[in-house]
Amino acid sequence: MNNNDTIFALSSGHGKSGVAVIRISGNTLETFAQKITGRATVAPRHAYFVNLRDDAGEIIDQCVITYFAAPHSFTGTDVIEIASHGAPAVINKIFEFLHAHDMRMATPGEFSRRAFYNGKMDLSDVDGLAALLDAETDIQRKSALKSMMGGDSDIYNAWRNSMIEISAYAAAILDYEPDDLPKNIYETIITKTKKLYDEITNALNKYGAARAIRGGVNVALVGETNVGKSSLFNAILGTARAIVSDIPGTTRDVVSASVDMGGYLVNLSDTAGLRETSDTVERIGIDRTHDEIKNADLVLHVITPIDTPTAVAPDELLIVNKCDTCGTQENKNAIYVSAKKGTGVNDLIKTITTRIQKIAGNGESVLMINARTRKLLETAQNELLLAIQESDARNNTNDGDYDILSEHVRYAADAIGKILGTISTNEILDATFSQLCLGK
Ligand SMILES: Nc1nc2c(ncn2[C@@H]2O[C@H](COP(=O)(O)OP(=O)(O)O)[C@@H](O)[C@H]2O)c(=O)[nH]1
Ligand SMILES: [Mg+2]
Repeated sequence: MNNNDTIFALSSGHGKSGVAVIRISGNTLETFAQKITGRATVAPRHAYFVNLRDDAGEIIDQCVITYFAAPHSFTGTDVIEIASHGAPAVINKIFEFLHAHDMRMATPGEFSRRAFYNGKMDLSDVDGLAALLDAETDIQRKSALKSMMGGDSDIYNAWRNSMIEISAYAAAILDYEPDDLPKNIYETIITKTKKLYDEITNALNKYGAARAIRGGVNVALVGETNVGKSSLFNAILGTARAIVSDIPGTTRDVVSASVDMGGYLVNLSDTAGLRETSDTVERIGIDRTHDEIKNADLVLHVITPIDTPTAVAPDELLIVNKCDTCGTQENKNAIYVSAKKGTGVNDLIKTITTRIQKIAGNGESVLMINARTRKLLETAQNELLLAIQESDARNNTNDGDYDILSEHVRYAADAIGKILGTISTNEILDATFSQLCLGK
């Protein structure tokens, strides 16, 4: 499927804006570029300031038009970018004009799909692009950009090449006389397979970090009723989001907000206080609190100076709120704050940020694993393990088979090939490109 009929879409955001960018992709757009710029020749990658006219000669808008000649474009096809004023009326008029010239509206992700088919991006780059378009914080931007620019693809390609080499070596053992084989071929095969297995296992272990960067780190405020969780939630956000009152059991549902802490996206949630209750609705809220604790990467356990501190779990920070009501701050394991007065809140945010850094890393050393790539990485990991077991069986009892080992490593290479899209099915492609919006 490599049908480059002419498509267009609004590539900039929707709604009123200073400038809108409409992108057109097709096989031969030079003549159309000449027509709309009113020039006999159009140099690629030059910006032309033009009065864009419809077929009746009426001016639609003043635009800047750039022509990109294949293959030096985002999609690898000819591309024209029209930068018009960002008014809905202008954009609609340009769309009508393009329709009249036998062009059609692109489907979501269709530009990227073309870039993929034309060898401009592999699927791992497309995943990176989708993450970049979703990026809200600086760390998300950095990690997605690295992936989009081929950082992840380089790693996947190196793994895959190494697997193909191992598989070929193992197959050669069957085809050649032992004397004709390179020395140490058995050691080379097993050392390389084990190294790959370790590297993939290590990458999978960092899935939590990758997820935390992409989807945000889940932080939950938890504790008994009336300790000041909602007050602290509001103090951290800097706005009065959750209801604060001295009536125990005020917060019944989970209240969540997204907040940028030191470049990390944090999903902060305020929960119903933990206590015995006969109130059915409050009971449901408390069940939800338990779910939040399960999903949390970090729990902010809130108590007050009169409470006896409990042991602090590794994924927990112990916070003593209402420190304005006590004189001493003797608990070394706790962070003392007053949500009411604002005392210690900035230090608490700093401590949370440091903990988040430990959970999520800096985003630069982590493969941007998503649900799709995780499954395929697990397949590769499992096949490599089977290959290692085959080699062990051969060493121990002499009944392991290099043919089978070769097959397992080849399956592992196929799984990595699927991550990159070198081996692709329509199902994978649809799932990958549907993450993208119109105009990408
Ligand atoms: N003295 C003092 N009172 C506070 C502080 N934080 C919260 N409170 C009060 O404690 C009560 C319960 O607060 P709330 O945030 O609703 O607690 P939650 O039930 O844990 O969500 C309210 O009357 C708050 O005004 C604090 O730092 N100092
Ligand atoms: Mg509350």
